[in-house]
Amino acid sequence: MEIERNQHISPKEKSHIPLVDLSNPDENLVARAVVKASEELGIFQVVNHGIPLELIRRLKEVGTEFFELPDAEKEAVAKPAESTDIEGYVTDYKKDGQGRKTWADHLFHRIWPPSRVSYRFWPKNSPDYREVNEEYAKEIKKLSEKIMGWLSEGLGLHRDALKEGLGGETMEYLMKVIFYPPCPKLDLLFGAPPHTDVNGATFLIADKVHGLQAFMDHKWIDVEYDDLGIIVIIANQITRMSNGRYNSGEHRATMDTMRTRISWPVFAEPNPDQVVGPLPELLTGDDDNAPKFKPYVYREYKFLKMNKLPID
Ligand SMILES: O=C(O)CCC(=O)C(=O)O
Ligand SMILES: [Fe+2]
Repeated sequence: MEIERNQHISPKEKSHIPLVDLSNPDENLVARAVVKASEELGIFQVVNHGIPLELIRRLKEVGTEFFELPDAEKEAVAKPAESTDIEGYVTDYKKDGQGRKTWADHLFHRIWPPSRVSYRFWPKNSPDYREVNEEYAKEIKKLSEKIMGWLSEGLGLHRDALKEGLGGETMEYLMKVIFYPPCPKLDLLFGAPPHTDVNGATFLIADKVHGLQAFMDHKWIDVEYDDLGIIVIIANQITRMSNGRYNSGEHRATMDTMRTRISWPVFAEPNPDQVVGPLPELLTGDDDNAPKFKPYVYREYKFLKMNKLPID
């Protein structure tokens, strides 16, 4: 299994992750499809999601424009050397413990709640960057709450259960714009190594150069997606709150030999002080419902995971 997990060549097989059409008038059917995809692969795509396609197009445009700026302008929003937070522009080239290299530049900044937004990390160029990202923040929050609502009901709980478990209105949304340069030697570099996301749920869009892969049926597959759809990745905190019912989708990103790839994941997560663990309503006493995970202050969980320290 490990060999397959570390397999580095581009998979030959393409496979479709579950696709859920949110415009289907039968909401029960939509909710069931979202629940099933979250229990199984933990990665699915939603289309007709209600986010204006023109807004998605503009979001991609302003993000792409940022990476075309001269280095000095990008450095104006750089992550400060002394910062312990994630916000800012970073050029990242590193080796992991197994000698694999990753290389990607990124821009990271909170987009919600307004009280946690630092505009100093938002590019001034393009001039539309702020307006477009503020609009997208509202839309992605709405979509996230709709999906978490279905997932809460899928656990037999009230609609807001997962959102409340993540801190309700103190939940944070973080935009990451990732720029993967072309890489002629794919056997040496990963865009993003295999992982599950540490946050609650991730909502990802990407440009026409595909490169996201999911670990499905014991092998890596290229994720095929609609450029205007949104890929939803169930992440660790929803898995923990659901006591393991929902699966954190394992994924990684490859690069293209010739072309630059850009992706825009938004990470929905608890605020750093929120304690997150299996929702008490799910722990009803019999053995099957014993807690499978320890509750953690989110800041601590993140620290342990980032530093590969034991968690449960
Ligand atoms: O670029 C992608 O498609 C995936 C990025 C990713 O998995 C991450 O930043 O957590
Ligand atoms: Fe990820």
